[in-house]
Amino acid sequence: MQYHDVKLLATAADRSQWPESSLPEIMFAGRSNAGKSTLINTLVNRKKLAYTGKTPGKTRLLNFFEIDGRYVFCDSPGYGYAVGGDSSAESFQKLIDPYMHERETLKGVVLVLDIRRTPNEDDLLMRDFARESGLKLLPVCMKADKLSRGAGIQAAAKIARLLEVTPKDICIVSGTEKTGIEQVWNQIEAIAAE
Ligand SMILES: Nc1nc2c(ncn2[C@@H]2O[C@H](COP(=O)(O)OP(=O)(O)OP(=O)(O)O)[C@@H](O)[C@H]2O)c(=O)[nH]1
Ligand SMILES: [Mg+2]
Repeated sequence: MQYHDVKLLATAADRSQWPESSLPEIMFAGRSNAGKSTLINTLVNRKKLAYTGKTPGKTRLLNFFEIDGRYVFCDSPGYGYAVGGDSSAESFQKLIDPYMHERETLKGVVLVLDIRRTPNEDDLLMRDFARESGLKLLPVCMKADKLSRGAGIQAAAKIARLLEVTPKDICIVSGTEKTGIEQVWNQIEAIAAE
């Protein structure tokens, strides 16, 4: 397993806290509990870099990590979850919208999905947003260890169809077994190299 140099650049509740960086940035987005933070930890081979947990809503702010002095990864809360008052969906919008529209270094969105679940309306909105903004979309199905290999391939093919991407563009990953990570890295490198 390759060693990765990682540092937390910032935890941001609003624009004034976004870190200054010119490195290509990749956002990790998706439903709460899909495995966004686990995917980041698995990619860089750290157990507790990004905060993870069993209950939805673990990640509440934008967390920026610089990786190997080459990229910035931005971990985000699940749709609808963010710090703020009782209107959680509203605080999520306030956190995410400006970031996605105005972050100049943002190059790609890793759309993190639970392989056992059908993409929902929010996943499709995230896909549309990436397309409209000219960002690369990288769908990753997490929790592949929860299905047999054959069932996983089938589930990923169905998710690909619903997202309207080709099945080979979907990565199938297990955070517990650390499988499928190489393909994700290849795609991240391709996005950053553009
Ligand atoms: N078995 C298995 N469990 C996983 C995998 N990825 C994530 N999990 C578990 O799923 C739960 C949620 O993972 P997180 O990484 O915190 O999910 P998240 O998308 O960051 O969630 P929020 O920050 O709450 O939006 C945790 O209990 C993880 O251990 C995986 O590939 N396999
Ligand atoms: Mg998280």
